[in-house]
Amino acid sequence: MAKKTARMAAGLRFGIVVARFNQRITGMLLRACTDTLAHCGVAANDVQVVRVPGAFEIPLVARTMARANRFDAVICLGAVIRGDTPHFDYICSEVSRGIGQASLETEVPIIFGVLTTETVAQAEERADQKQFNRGGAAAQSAIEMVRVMRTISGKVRKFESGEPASQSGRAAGRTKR
Ligand code: INI
Repeated sequence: MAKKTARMAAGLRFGIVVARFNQRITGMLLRACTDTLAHCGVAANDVQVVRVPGAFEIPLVARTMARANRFDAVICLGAVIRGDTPHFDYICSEVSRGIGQASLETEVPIIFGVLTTETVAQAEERADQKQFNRGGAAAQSAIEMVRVMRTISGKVRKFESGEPASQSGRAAGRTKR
């Protein structure tokens, strides 16, 4: 990987909300996500991971993190697997609606890295870094969305010049909400 690409996200700060339910799968998502952030130059100290019981609890914590003015983006990771439970439809609809609403309300990118599958095997292949790698994709989406938001708010030059992002944008706490 070229040096510029490897450092493209240096200085950015990310919150990660990860569900414990289906922990083996969500652990795979988390590992892939943090590996990708590190690969793109994000320091471990600039990543805060918060665990919640299940996917249903993700939106509240994601919204609270987004409102804290401490993160450039928040990444949500979970695995909702249909199995036999009628819970599936309720949880999927609440978590997707809640994450979308939180992002619109706070104007902070909140990334939907929640798997919704019929079977454990499908969830495994989506979480696997050598297959669909959805955890890594969530990290890349977060970085891209920080860039998009800075571009449309006129802050892209500081991001591209390598100035620590936390001193030039929302994560510095300059924007009150
Ligand atoms: N939570 C998940 O993250 N994935 C699931 O597949 C799941 N199922 O199948 O029930 C699940 N349930 C727990 C739910 O998210 C809440 O934690 C619980 O209902 C308490 O509010």
